[in-house]
Amino acid sequence: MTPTTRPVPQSRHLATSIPGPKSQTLHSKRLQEVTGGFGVTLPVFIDRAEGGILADVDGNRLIDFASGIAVTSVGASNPHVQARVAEQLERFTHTCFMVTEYESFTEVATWLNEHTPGDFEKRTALFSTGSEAVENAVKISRAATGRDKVLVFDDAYHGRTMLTMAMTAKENPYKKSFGPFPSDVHRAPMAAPLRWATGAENATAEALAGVEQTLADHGAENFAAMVIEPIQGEGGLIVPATGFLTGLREIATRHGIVFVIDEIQAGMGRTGALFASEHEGVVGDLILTAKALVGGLPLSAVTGRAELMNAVHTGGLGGTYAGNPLACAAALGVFEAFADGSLLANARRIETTARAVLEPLLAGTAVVVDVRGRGAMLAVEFADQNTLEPLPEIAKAVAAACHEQGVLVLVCGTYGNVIRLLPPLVIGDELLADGLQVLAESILAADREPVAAVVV
Ligand code: PLZ
Repeated sequence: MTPTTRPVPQSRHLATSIPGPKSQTLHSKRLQEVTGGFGVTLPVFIDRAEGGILADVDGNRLIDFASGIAVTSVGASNPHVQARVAEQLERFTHTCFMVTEYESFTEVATWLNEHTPGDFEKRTALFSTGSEAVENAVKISRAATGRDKVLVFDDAYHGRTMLTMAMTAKENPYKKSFGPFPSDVHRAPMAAPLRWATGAENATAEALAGVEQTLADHGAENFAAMVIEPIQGEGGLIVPATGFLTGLREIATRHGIVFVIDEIQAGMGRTGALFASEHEGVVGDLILTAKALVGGLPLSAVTGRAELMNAVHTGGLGGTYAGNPLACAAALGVFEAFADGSLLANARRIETTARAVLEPLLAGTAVVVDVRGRGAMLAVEFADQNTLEPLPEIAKAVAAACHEQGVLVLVCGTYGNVIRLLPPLVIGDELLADGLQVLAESILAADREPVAAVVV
């Protein structure tokens, strides 16, 4: 496709303070018109986005370490996605797949059936949002098992709809004042290594025992589904202790519970493998994708064992926009972008570069207690190094310092004390190095007891 606009220079540039005057004016207008129920990480209005850069209306160029929360992994104006969507836009924008069909829906399903882990016959259902994929995985699991209950984990995030709010752990902002929630959702321990009371080495065995206990308390035979993120995103970018996911797989199989892997944030190349569950060789009965599946258009998927996916009565699944043709076209563009494996290699390269800059801060500051993650899904956790008392004020100060200097980072975690890095996989080396340098310097500046010996 011939680009109609000039490329966005891949360098950080501050033309004004952040947010600039135009963004400030637009933000005050927004406050007059848009519900106050939406928060915002950084009140900057974007004009163009490409590669690792978000260009704002004031002429600033920010380094993007957020990818719109792990969505624009292939870049926010990827040529494969643009070409496919433009071509589809000319033909038609919508028919509703439940009214008349189009081939791209099947093509997206074929790709997911082929590329998701699991050497068994699969089927795929497409929807629009991640929350919808989670809801539908529960519907399918209930229809297939004839059981009601759903097992989820501490610090989980699965969405903002009624059922997915019940499945999400964090109260504020997600659940506060929105109850009552659907019942039959039970929460079990997550093998989170850093804060496991008896030490990280015991996390897997003790958490699995806790899972068995939760199942026993409510009757394991009543559970339709067990839903887990292979790496927790919103909950604090928690990588489960080794063996936890495989242990859950074994427990689910033993009790006839559908094992659902929520790869909505961690999947589609983010961790350096197409799916994060591949790192531990774990295979879900159902796997959920959204976000980076489409590079920015709304599309989500439930993919899994044919006998489960077909257990639902005809007409039981759907939605007006489920598998919208523009979104399916975008997904096919994303698959093209992933075809040569270079984006997965980029994710692994991003991890190596970032760890080299961030890991020295563990010994070099009094506030960094963990640098963790896989591929381009990385985090720095701030807490008192002796007591592990969370330090959300440090995370907030570091994020504010990064934002001021034109580096967009996200704060996450149950305690709000984790800075999360989710750069587009297409970010260039120089941009990555520049953004990491700003982050490391901001952390050193926020450190309560700076150690002069650390050179970044
Ligand atoms: N499952 C693992 O990460 C969405 C939420 C941002 P939707 N995460 C970003 C916010 O504050 O709303 C997410 C996820 C996992 C499910 C979802 C839900 O996906 O597309 O936002 O519905």
